[in-house]
Amino acid sequence: MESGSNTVLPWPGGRLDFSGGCLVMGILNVTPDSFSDGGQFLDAGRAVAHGLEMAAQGAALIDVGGESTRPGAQAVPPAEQIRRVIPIIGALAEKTDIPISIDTHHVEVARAALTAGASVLNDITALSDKQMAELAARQQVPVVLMHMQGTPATMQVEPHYEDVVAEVRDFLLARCAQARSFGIAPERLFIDPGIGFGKTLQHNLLLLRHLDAFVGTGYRVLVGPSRKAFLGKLTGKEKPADRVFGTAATVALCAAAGVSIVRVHDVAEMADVVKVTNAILRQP
Ligand code: PMM
Repeated sequence: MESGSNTVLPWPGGRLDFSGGCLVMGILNVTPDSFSDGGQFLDAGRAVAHGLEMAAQGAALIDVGGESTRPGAQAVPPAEQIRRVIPIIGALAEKTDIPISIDTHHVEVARAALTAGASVLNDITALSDKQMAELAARQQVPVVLMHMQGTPATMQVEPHYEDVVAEVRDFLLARCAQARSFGIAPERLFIDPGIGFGKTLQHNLLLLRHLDAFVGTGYRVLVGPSRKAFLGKLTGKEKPADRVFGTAATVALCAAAGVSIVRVHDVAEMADVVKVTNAILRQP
């Protein structure tokens, strides 16, 4: 096992216990335009309160981001991301013990976030910037490596794969090898197939149907299906907030497949889904 037989992952500044099965990561987007919760948490006080609420509802970690990555979204300069997220990370780190991750692919933002109290890097470009890999190695923090075809501005134009599961898995394994060559320990690497990032409905379904291909690599797996457009296509629910039950189906499937972390908006609901699925699978 790349993630080690040990089910507890400690690192400087944090700790996660996977012995009970899948954990929930709560999403805190400090953006005016994220597809699901954009604009709700731009006010720092409300953002911090929502982070603490998710922690109380059962989130094992909180993912803070200052740049929307919805299809068609334009890039947000690092200085603006820093302005949005740093006060919130600082306040959350003071008020809660659960690990905070920073959702960014900019090394300046990542560095500032780690200084403010974050202790996990969530990089949707899977360490495409060498400096990000060096930072993660130096600070010994866990890193989420996500697959994306294209960029948020263009990714949904015409996604194409010969074999989506093999291509996404091979890409992530190559990025893990690269991360390890920088000195990042394998147990600190999480791989993420990047649901909705340059994928059609069929691609997303294939990736979710074959999660074993990712879990079988031995690296810990993180999946972020929450409220995404493919759920709207399947259920006819146009508003992301109405996709909670669709999300729940994917979360139960992830927990059953051995995924380590699900990244979700509806923490209270998904914490119950994960609790029940984990119990069915694990309790004697
Ligand atoms: N999805 C979004 C943003 N960041 N990070 C990871 N690791 N995996 C994801 O699937 C992912 C992500 C987009 O969703 P949001 O706008 O609701 O945050």
